[in-house]
Amino acid sequence: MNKFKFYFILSITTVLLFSCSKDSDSVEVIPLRDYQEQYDAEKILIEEYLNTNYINITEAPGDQTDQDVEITKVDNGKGTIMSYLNKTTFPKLLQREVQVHGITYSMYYLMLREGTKDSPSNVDNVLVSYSGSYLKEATEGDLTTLSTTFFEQLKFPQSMFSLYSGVIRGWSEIIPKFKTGTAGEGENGAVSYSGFGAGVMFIPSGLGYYSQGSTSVPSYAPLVFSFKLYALQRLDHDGDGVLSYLEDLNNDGYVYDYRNTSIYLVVPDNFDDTDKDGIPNFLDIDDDGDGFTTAVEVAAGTNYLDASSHP
Ligand SMILES: [Ca+2]
Ligand SMILES: [Ca+2]
Ligand SMILES: [Ca+2]
Ligand SMILES: [Ca+2]
Repeated sequence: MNKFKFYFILSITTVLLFSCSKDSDSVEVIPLRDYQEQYDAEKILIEEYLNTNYINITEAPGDQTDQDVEITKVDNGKGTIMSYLNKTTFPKLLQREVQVHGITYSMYYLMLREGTKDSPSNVDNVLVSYSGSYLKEATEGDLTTLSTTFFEQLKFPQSMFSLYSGVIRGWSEIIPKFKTGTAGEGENGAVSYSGFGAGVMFIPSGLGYYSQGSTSVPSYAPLVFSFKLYALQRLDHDGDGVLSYLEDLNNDGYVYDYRNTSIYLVVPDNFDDTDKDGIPNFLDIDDDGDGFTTAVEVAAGTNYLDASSHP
């Protein structure tokens, strides 16, 4: 999963990209683009893509190709992807707001179907197959065209990967909106999944690779990923005996570590931090801050979320 290595953007003001100019003694310094301006520009591209493409969905229950998608330029009579916006039936195009870098991203995602079993939290591990492309605008004379370039796919995932540390931010925001399927026995003893969640996400580069790009993605490229969520694995990040998804107090499927001030320029109220010490419950070994670790309290049967209750 090298290509999905999570990276930290240190800060708008301090991160600079260096590139050597022809004169080897001088170094050209390219400042990181402004997040809001870049997002505004990419939002136009993404919406143009949604307005000019339609989607074909393979319906083949039990087959590996089930919920495969093909996205192509709109023909006469075909509904655009945008035409699914806020539909009450599937497929439906939805949006998720993400507040990072001091701005609000509103990320589009198309839900082909939700899935039938469990939703991962944004810090669990998942088994996902996917196919990824990036969008690029090319200008030739007066003509500007939007092109799509395929760069990577994984059809038969063999292992879980972490939504917490192994993927770009867009993934950890959208995958939890879906549910896993049911595992059954396929051919030759292989595991086959049915009823899994499937969708397509449209990620602005600020929630992708931004200025860095990756080996196969240029910098500042919005990404389009189709995916299928087969299975999940619950994790206990602080090892306190309470699984991290159960340390999501407001039960919205997401827990965040707002101490990372390079991403969170404004620190929102953290609903998932019982003792309000800034350490979210999923990383806090003493959730209620009473001096007794959660593990000790679980063993003693006291309320580990109530400081007045302890061994
Ligand atoms: Ca939460
Ligand atoms: Ca805490
Ligand atoms: Ca904890
Ligand atoms: Ca405690």
